[in-house]
Amino acid sequence: MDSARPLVKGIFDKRTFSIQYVVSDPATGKCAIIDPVLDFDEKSGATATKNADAILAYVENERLTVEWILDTHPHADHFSAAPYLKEKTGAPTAIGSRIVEVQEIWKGIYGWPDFPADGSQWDRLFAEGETFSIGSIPVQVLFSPGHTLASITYVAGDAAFVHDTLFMPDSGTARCDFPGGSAARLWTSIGDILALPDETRIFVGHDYQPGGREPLWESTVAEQKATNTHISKCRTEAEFVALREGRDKTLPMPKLILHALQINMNGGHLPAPDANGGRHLKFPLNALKHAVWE
Ligand SMILES: N[C@@H](CCC(=O)N[C@@H](CS)C(=O)NCC(=O)O)C(=O)O
Ligand SMILES: [Fe+2]
Repeated sequence: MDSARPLVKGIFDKRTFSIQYVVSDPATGKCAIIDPVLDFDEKSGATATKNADAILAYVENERLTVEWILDTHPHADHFSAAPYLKEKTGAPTAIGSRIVEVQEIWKGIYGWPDFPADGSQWDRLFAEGETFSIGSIPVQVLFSPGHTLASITYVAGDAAFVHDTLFMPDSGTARCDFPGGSAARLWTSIGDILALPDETRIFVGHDYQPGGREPLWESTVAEQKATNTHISKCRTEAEFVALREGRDKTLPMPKLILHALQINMNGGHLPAPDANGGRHLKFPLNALKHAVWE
């Protein structure tokens, strides 16, 4: 069915190796934005909206109407631009309902007993299996925990936005060592994604350009099954867990994890300004156990 084949525009952010998506319905001109990045320079503390403005320029050029601003999970490597895009478009923001569990973990890490861990920072929290639409394109929400507790996959017609579960076949899979992560759970989530029809288009959330190749973000279920470097090597959950956990032990934390989680657990809202109008981040010391140094 043509109407169930959305047009997918990927916009690559070189700083964070993230792919942000505009998913549109050719029949109605309605679209959703998935995983938009708010630019941040940790050296100067400056934020910028270059990526989000590129998304808005595309939306305007294509004469699209934004229906949804979606995040797949609370990102550990960049700030979400969802609040900025909501301000510009009026569209509602959404994420998976298990965000409340992630908020609970991180309010402990940041020492914020009064932080409302209720998901009220988004307009909509999606439950497992819930459906909604982008114009005439049906979208189904699959829970895909593993990389984070709250990770979800949006299956929009024939396109699955899997973000940090599978990466491109030559890159393998996402790490599972953040608080609340689980390699065993990621194995099951990947099984659910690979149970989609073979021709389903798979759009990933990051591409770290192995070997320095150009950035890529689209594959299919069939290609992932046949050639994903982590999946094709593993026949059992135990084999996958050993491979994934072995690799995770070698990975330093993302350089922005402590910057990003406090913003992304708050729906992407920057901290409220103090009496002098300045906004400040807070860093817990020695809170992430067993983190590897660079
Ligand atoms: N070097 C990057 C690492 C980012 C990172 O850890 N990315 C996660 C997704 S949020 C991942 O799964 N990485 C897999 C890998 O590095 O193999 C940074 O500092 O931001
Ligand atoms: Fe991630």
